[in-house]
Amino acid sequence: MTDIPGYALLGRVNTPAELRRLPAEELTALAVEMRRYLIETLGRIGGHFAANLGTVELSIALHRVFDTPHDRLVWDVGHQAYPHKMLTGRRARLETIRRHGGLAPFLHRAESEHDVFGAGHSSTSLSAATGIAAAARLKGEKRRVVAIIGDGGMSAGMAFEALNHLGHLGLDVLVVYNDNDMSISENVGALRDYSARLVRKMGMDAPHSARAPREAGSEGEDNLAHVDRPGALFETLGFRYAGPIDGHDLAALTRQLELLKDAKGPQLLHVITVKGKGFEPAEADPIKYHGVTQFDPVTGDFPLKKPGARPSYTQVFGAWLCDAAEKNPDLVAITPAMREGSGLVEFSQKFPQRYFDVGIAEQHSVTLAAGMACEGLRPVVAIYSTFLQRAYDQLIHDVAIQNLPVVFALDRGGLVGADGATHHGAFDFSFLRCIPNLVVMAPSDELECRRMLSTGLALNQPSAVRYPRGSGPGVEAGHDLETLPVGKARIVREAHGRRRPRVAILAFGAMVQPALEAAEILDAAVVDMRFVRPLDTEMILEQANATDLLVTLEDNVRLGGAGSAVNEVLVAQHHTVPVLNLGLPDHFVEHGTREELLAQCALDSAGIQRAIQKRLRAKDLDEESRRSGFSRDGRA
Ligand SMILES: Cc1ncc(C[n+]2csc(CCOP(=O)(O)OP(=O)(O)O)c2C)c(N)n1
Repeated sequence: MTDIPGYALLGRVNTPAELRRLPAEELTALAVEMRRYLIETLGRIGGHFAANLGTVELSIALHRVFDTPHDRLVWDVGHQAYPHKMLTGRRARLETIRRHGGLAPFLHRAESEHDVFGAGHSSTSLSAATGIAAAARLKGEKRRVVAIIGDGGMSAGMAFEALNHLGHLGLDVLVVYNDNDMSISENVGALRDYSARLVRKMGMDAPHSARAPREAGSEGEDNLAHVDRPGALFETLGFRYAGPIDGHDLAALTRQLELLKDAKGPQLLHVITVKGKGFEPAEADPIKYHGVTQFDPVTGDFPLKKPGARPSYTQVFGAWLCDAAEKNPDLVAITPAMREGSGLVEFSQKFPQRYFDVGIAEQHSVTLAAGMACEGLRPVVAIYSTFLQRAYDQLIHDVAIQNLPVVFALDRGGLVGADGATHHGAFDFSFLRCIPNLVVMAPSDELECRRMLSTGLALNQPSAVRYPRGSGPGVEAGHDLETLPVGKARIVREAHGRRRPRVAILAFGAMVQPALEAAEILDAAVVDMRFVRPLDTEMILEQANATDLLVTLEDNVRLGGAGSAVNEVLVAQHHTVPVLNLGLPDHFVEHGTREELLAQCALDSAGIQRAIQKRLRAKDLDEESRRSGFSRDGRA
């Protein structure tokens, strides 16, 4: 027990056991302190914010009523689990969250026995809870299982699949449906419309529900029929429905949870919360405060952006999309619930009819695009690299096999930084480059990014343009809509001196910049490969013939990545040039700043230099080539 100045209760409540010992009449004061602590801490360090203000009472009530960690709390995503972390021994380290070596950004089994199931991607909690309950039943263990999922999380296919299965199995699982009527942006979908009607009918409007459920129409009216019996939808699926109740009323919450604690079969408790609760600026604009950098804990103001800051790749994409849409009336844009993060705000305002937010439904987003492409539209799917992982079969089966012209704008390729292992776009080159018909591009600067997007849009086949988080080197991109010749790399630096051994770096995407920096010191040639698929085979062989060491450089895992693709070309040509493949390691990289993580993986310019110099020292490269049975160009 440690006292924290200004917080009478927080120092005394660090574990669920301590929470359970606290007199009930002190719980509201505890919630007030927790909220203040979140506002102060996150104002200082940034992080996921508004959703956490919404789960304070819920976290208290759940840990109070259930015997955690014996009873299992399975939180969805984990961006809203900071109060849970605070109540499970991690309050003092909250200020390290998302930092290198600090608390994990989401839920992490290795971090706490209370993080029953690791997360970061959404909508997994119902499946995991079903699995946990099935295991308990098989092993004859008596424990309660609770899944806590938001209304955004509930919009995903996985959540529906689990509801379907859980309702059928009839296991004792309580689903807490944390409905704040918001995803990161406004939640969308017919289920959302249904919930909004239900909540309104019960007179429990949260501030964000002030939005109309949908433009009034006959379908909307039909929907009201179900509302006469709240929860009929869930009951049809085999759940007992309770609610909706006020998720900030600790007494009501605790009472309901006590009632449901030992109930048999699947239960669903509908809880209405307010995203940003208790911090006026966040309540007023929960989108802005979903994830934050530092802010003023009194006014909510963010520090002014430095003037002249370079645009992010996300912004470059957003600007290109609007320009391209002006020119091409068939262009449509699709996002699985990431309007802000993917740079689609302006497009959604300028072209509302051509903008589709499908909810957290990556699989659907890709097959939806395929359907649209069949009918002659030109869909651009704006999706984070990490979230495309969910739609891999849809990409292969629905888009690539049918060779449909869908453009994938893959944001957050490579290391993303503070969101950590669940969110790095570490695998896309590997999983994309083996798909027939797909053109895979990676820009090294802003202008290249626009040109690659235009190239993809002009093609009669699927394509992906994969760019990193953050900004590029600052090349003016204007309103350029030029295209590039497919499969052609470009030399961006020739080696000047006569230095031996000669080194050439074949760099992909964002790695071109650090390659150029390292090449200055090493006097290496640098090629901007541009295309991961199709590769510029001619360029690879040309460089292989002219060099003593060929280096491949990518911010994708080395295994199966772009460097592997280069190796395959060389092997097929019986070329024996020594090769050094640099890329992400064969283990999961945790969180930190992007710079810290790149340095840790030796993918900053200093690390690249070191790795190349080490390789040059390790062998006499000229001698090695003489000893080998083949000359550099593959002839015996
Ligand atoms: C598969 C996947 N897609 C997208 C995201 C990005 N994401 C994180 S939180 C979130 C919104 C979740 O909404 P909800 O479950 O209602 O929680 P709230 O923030 O409203 O409390 C989204 C889209 C994700 N984590 N996982």
